[in-house]
Amino acid sequence: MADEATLVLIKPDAIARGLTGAVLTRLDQLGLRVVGAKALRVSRRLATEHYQALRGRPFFEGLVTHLTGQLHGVDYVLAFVYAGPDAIAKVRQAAGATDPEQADPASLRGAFGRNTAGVMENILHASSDAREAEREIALWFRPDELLSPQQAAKRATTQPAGVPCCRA
Ligand code: DAT
Ligand code: MG
Repeated sequence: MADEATLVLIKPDAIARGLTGAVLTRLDQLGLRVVGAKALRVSRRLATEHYQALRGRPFFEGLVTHLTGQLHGVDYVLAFVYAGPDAIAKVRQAAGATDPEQADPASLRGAFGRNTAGVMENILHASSDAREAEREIALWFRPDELLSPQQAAKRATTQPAGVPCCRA
């Protein structure tokens, strides 16, 4: 299995509905490392660039309006880079099919997503393949915002002493 990195965006619908924790808990179960994480405002330009392959589709304007947070009164998204063996497929599977009504009910989109007025409120974005993952990570993160695989592995295995939540 290839060691890969993939972009996850927790979309404004999930933030507005208090689903951030549910998404992160599910993704935590995949055994991947988080090598990048931040909250950021999404400009029309960034949203348009992110979804450039879908320009010209009838739902494109709704997609941009959704990702920029205008539909939910949320002016930011949460962006993550997950890394590890088979990361792209693992995250896609946890996310589920694009259309929440078609998605496996055990997936995040199947469990929490919904369709409203032509917009798929499908909770999260997950890169679809290696080429898209590379393009999207470069679009959303500067190189100095990402941990190297070695740094992330070290953090994953090192618990600070004396932190009450982490004692057995
Ligand atoms: P995915 O997000 O599963 O990679 P995609 O890249 O084909 O799916 O499309 C990006 C987003 O566009 C998707 O999350 C929701 C929206 N979308 C796709 N197809 C749509 C449709 N037929 N009607 C409305 N929105 C759609
Ligand atoms: Mg896609």
